[in-house]
Amino acid sequence: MTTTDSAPSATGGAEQELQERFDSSIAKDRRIEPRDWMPDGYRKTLVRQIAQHAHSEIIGMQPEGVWITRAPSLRRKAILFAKVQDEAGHGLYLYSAAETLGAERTELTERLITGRQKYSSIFNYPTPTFADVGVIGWFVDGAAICNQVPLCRSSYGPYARAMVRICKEESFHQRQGYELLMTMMRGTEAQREMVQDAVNRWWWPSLMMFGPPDGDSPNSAASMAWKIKRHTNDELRSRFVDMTVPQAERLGVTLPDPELRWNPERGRHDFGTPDWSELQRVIKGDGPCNAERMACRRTAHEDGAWVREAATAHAAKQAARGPRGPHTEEGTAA
Ligand code: BYC
Repeated sequence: MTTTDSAPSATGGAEQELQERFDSSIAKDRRIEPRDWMPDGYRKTLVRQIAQHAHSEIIGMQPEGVWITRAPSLRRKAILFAKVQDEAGHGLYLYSAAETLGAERTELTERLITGRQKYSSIFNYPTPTFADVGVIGWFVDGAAICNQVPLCRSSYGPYARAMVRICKEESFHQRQGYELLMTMMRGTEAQREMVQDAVNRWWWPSLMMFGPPDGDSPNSAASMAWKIKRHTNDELRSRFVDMTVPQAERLGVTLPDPELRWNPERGRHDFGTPDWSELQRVIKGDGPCNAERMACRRTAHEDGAWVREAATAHAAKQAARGPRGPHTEEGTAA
């Protein structure tokens, strides 16, 4: 597929030229920037993916956030606080990247809370024990690294640049999760069982996080042709498995897949098939925690209305005052 095949065909000489310039930039691995012409389909695909990504970061604060007040030590509380706060920051960079495409954050949030836009399936699973915090760091942030490091080379400049910082932070997130689990595994039998139980519950949902299998991924072909996505869902899922198996051995836990084994011919692991009907159910809103996550997000949005009103009123007041120099007669900023 060429980039032109997947985009609406440009009409007229001028537009044809713009389309050709865009195609040539993509072919030469040049970044597309907000000021550049881009096909409608490219813009829409980016807004869809970046918005879903931003929503995932914000909703993704919930499963671990509930453990902040119950963390078992001050050190764990400080680490968890920093991590959850980072996720908020990721959401904000991503909403800013979407704004460069003309998609207002207010509108995107509205689409999320009215169920017209998605967020990652993975955040619809419960976190009943503190081991879940460790496993989210290890699996979910580990999966995020596999998926997002290639996005640092995504063709759209603002998205790719946001990813660089996000990936650095995800790397800290993954390590804190693994270190937490290592500590629990050196603890009591009950703690080891808690870790294994969390591993059993999160393994398959983590594999599903990469999206449907390639044959059922309607967006992949265009996204890959546009170099928004650099690898298919199955390729990234497989990389994640290869990366995680030796870590599981070192930790002393069993990954809950009887079909998981090294395939020397392929030089990769073979593994079982996730329950794709479960992924579809969760995406459609029928996962274990979808209703709870959305209710919490809506409440946060309503509770934050006064902050948005105050910020808007403040901005209007500043604008009405007109441009000011840095100093007043008294020599201080007003
Ligand atoms: N969950 O054609 P496909 C984090 C949808 S947060 C829900 O393969 P695409 C973190 C898909 O949207 C990071 N929906 O789509 C935060 C599409 O529906 P629409 C989350 C899913 O876009 C806090 C349809 O299924 N990561 O790291 O080519 C704490 C068909 O799929 C899912 C990102 O957002 C899913 N799992 O590929 C800890 C990464 N999978 O839109 C950690 C950026 C698929 O056509 N996103 N769908 O109605 C991507 O890389 C891609 O969008 C995906 C899907 C690989 C997820």
